[in-house]
Amino acid sequence: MPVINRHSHGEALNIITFNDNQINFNEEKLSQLLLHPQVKDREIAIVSIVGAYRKGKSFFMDYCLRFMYANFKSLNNSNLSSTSSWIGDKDEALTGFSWRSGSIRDTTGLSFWSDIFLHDENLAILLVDTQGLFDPETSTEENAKILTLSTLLSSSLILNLNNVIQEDQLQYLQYATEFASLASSNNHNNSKPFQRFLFLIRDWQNVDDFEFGMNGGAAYLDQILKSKPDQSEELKSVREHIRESFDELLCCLMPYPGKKVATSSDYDGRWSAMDEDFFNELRLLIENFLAVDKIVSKRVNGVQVTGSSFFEIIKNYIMTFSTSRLIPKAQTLYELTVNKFMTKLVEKSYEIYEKNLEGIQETNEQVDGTHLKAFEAAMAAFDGTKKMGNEQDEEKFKNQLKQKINIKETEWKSIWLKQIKEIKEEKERKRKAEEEAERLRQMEIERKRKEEEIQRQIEQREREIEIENRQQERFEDRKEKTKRI
Ligand SMILES: Nc1nc2c(ncn2[C@@H]2O[C@H](COP(=O)(O)OP(=O)(O)O)[C@@H](O)[C@H]2O)c(=O)[nH]1
Ligand SMILES: [Mg+2]
Repeated sequence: MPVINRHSHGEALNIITFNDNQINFNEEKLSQLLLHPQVKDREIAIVSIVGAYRKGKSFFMDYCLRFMYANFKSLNNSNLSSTSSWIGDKDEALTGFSWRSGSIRDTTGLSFWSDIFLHDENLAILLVDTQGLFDPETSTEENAKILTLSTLLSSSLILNLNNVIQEDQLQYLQYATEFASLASSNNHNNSKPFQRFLFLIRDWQNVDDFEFGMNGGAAYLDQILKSKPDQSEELKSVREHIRESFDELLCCLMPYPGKKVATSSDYDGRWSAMDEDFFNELRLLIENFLAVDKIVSKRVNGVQVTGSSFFEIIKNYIMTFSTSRLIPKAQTLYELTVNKFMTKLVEKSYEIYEKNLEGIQETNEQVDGTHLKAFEAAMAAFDGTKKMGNEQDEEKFKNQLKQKINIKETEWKSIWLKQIKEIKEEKERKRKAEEEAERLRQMEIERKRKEEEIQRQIEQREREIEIENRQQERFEDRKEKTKRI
C-alpha cells in the first residue's frame, strides 16, 4: 500500500496568537493567504473550530482536510485523489493540524491551514483550527476574545463541546447576539450578521432523549434554546437573540469514538480503530457540512467579501482587539465594520468617477458634460451597491463621496479649462502666423507677376525697336538707292 501524504501540501500557520492577554498577529502570513493572486478576488469561506483543549478538534479538522483534498483542488494540489472514498485507507495515519500533541498546551490562538481550496472561478475555502477556548488556563476575557474573533472571521463556525451545551458556554455567544441586534436594527439587507454555526457535541450520552447526528442535534438545540421561566434575563436574551445572529444554527450529537481513540497513547488516528457508530456519524457529518452546495462564503452583514477586502477588515478587527485590554464592545466592532465597508464603497465609487474623467477635453462644454457623466456613474455605483449601517451612515458616506468628487472636480476642471484656453491661444497665434505667411506669399506672387509684366514690356519694347530699326534700315536703303538713281 503506497503511503499517501496528503498533507505535504500544507502546514498549520499560527496567524493570530494570544499571549498574556496580548494579541500577536502575523499580518505578513495572512496577506500571503488572502492576497494570493488566486484568492484575492474570490469570495472567501472560512471554516473554523473552537472549543476546549483535547476534545478532538484538530482530529476532526484533519478528517475535514481529508475530505477537502479528495473533493477540491487547492493552491498546492491540482490532482484530486483517485481513491474511491475520501476517507482513505482504514489504516492511514491522520495528519494535518497537529493533534493529540501531548499534555502541554499548544499556543493559544488561531492557526490557518496554509493550503487554500478552490471551487469554480469564484470561491476560496480556508480551514482554521483554534486552541485555547474554555481551557482552565484561559481567562474569561480571553475566552470571549477568542470566540468573538472566531465568530467575526468565520463563515462556518464549529463550537466543539464535550457531552452537553453548558450555560456559561452559551453566554459567550452573548457578543454575537449583541452584534446581531445592532446589525438588525440598522439592516439594509434584511440578512443576519453571521452565517453558519455548528454545535458539535462529542461523546453524547443521552441517546435515549436525542439520537446521534444532525436530527438529534436539532431537537436538542431547540430544547436548549427555549427560554425557561427560571432563567436570568441575560440568559433569556442570549437565547432570544441567538437565532437572529446566524443564518443557520446547527447541532450534531457525536457518539463516543471508542476506547482506542479516546484513551490510547499510541493511536495514530486511523479510522479502523474507531467505533462503527462514530465512524458513520463522522462521515455523514463531514459529507453534509462540507458539501460544496452547503459551503457558504463569508458575508459581513449581508455583504459578500473577497480575499482582499476581508484582509482589510480582519486587520482592523485585530487592531481594535489589540488596543483594548478588555474585549471591544460589540458596538465598537459593529461601527468599525460599517466604517470599513462603507469607506471601501466610497473609494470604489470615487474610482469610477476618476475613470470616467479620462480622455482629452476640447471645449468648456465638454468638460462640464464629462464631469456630469462621471458624477452620475459614481453615484449610480454607490446607490446600486448593498450598504451597511443605518440611513444616517448612508447619508454620511454619500456626502464623503460627494466631497471627494468635488475636490477632484475643481482640480480636474481647472487643469482642463487652462489647457483649453492655452490651446485656443496657441490656435490664434498659429492662425495669425498663417495669415501673415499668406500675405507674404501673395506679395511675393504679386512681385513676381509685376517682374514678369515688366520683363514682357521690355521684350515688347525690344521687338518694337527691332521693327523700327528694320524699317529705318529699309528706309535708309531706299534713300541710298534713290540717291544713286
Ligand atoms: N473522547 C473523545 N476523544 C476524542 C474524540 N475525537 C478525538 N479524540 C481524542 O482526543 C485527543 C485529543 O485530540 P485533539 O484533536 O488533539 O484535540 P484538540 O486539543 O481539541 O485539538 C486525541 O487523543 C484524540 O484521539 C472524541 O470524539 N471523543
Ligand atoms: Mg488541537
